[in-house]
Amino acid sequence: MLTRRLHRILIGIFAAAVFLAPVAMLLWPGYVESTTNEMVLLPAYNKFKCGLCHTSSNPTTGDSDLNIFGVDFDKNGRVWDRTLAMINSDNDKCLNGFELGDKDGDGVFDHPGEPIEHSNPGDSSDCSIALTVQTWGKIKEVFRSEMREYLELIGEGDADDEAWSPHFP
Ligand SMILES: [Ca+2]
Ligand SMILES: [Ca+2]
Repeated sequence: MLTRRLHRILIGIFAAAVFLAPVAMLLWPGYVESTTNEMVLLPAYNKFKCGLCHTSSNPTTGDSDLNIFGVDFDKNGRVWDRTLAMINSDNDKCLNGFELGDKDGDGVFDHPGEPIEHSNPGDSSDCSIALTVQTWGKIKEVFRSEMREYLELIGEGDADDEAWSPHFP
C-alpha cells in the first residue's frame, strides 16, 4: 500500500517536472535578452537575427541549440574579430566575414547604408552575394568597359562617345 502510494507520488513529481520545466524556462526573462545582447556584437544581424547563431530564427529555451557559427562565436569568447571573420564556420564557399559584410572583421560593415548580412554564416546552403548599390555599380562598370572595347573593335564606337551607353537604373 505504502509502496503504491509512494510510486504515485514519484510519478506525479516526475510528470510535473517534465511539463513545468519548459514553461519555467520560457518565462526566464534573461534568456532572450542575453541572445539579443550578443547579436548586436555582430557587424550585421537585421536579416537573420537570432538565426545567425541558433538553429532556430526565434529560439526559445526548448530549441535554443547553437548552429555551427554560433558554436564558433562562443568558442571565440563571443567576440567578433578578424579571427572569426576569416573562418568559414558552415563550410560553404563564403568566409564568415563575407557573409556578415565585414570581411576584415574590424566590426564595421563594409558597405554604405543599413548593415544587412549577405548570407547566414551558420547555414551551409546559404552563401549569396547581395546586390547592393556598390555591387550594381561594379556590374555596370564592367559592362560599359566591355561594350566600349567591343564597339571600338568593330569600328562602331568612340571611347568618348557616351551615346551608346545603356541606361541603368
Ligand atoms: Ca560560410
Ligand atoms: Ca553560409
